[in-house]
Amino acid sequence: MGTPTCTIILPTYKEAGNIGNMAERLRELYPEFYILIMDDNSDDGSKELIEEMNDSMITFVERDPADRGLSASILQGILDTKTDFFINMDSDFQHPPEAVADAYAALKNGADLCIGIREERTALSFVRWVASWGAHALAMTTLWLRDKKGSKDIMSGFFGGRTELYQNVIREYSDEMDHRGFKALFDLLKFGPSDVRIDEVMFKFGKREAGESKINKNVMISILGQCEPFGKPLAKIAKKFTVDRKRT
Ligand SMILES: Nc1nc2c(ncn2[C@@H]2O[C@H](COP(=O)(O)OP(=O)(O)OP(=O)(O)O)[C@@H](O)[C@H]2O)c(=O)[nH]1
Ligand SMILES: [Mg+2]
Repeated sequence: MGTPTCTIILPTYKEAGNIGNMAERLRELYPEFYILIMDDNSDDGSKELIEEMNDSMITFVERDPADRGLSASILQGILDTKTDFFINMDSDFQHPPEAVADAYAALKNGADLCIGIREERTALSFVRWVASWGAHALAMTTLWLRDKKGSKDIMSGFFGGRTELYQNVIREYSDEMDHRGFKALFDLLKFGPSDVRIDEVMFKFGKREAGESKINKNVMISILGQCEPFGKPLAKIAKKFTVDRKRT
């Protein structure tokens, strides 16, 4: 085996029901890729499951509890990547492991960024579907105002990129990025160069296999805060009217 050229980043929070199967499946399909699990101190046996695999291609990172956040985990995962390319995906099987091959092919073929486009969003409830399209429209406007390239699915959590390019973007704009939110890709598009080559690959968006969703109203509001020109004040107002009891 030559030197690995790709790292699959798996952000996780309380995914003990999925993470073992996910890591095994990815190892079967992509024996030459590193796997970087960015875990926010799940304390549900995830760490032990991965330790039992005793696999040198898998790194389990226990993140700083003071820095909890999905985007924070993804951004740190990109900064920790030591291969030419990274591919980020959810750990609950909503992003099919088989789709990694298409994203990797696009990156090898010269794309700076490859975005997984959710083909069928039937896994989303009607409210989530409407919110998702509303957020997409606001995000497209933001990117257009900044003269940046958009995508059919800015809110996708399945994307890969050229590591060096996006490490530089994160280092330069980290303070302006939304580390607590769910939409790291939006920030990479927003703060990345205007002339990047973006490829898109379609994939069938599934239902989570086990465990519970971590998304909540605060996450939706944080997306609003990432949008311009009025996102930040609108997000502040929305927060005042919302009390979310689900986030743990
Ligand atoms: N490290 C880290 N990972 C997280 C956090 N919140 C969610 N995740 C992971 O991010 C991925 C997406 O989270 P989900 O809760 O599935 O969110 P979602 O897919 O938008 O929502 P559903 O469609 O309801 O599943 C999963 O792999 C989660 O384990 C967090 O605070 N920290
Ligand atoms: Mg999910």
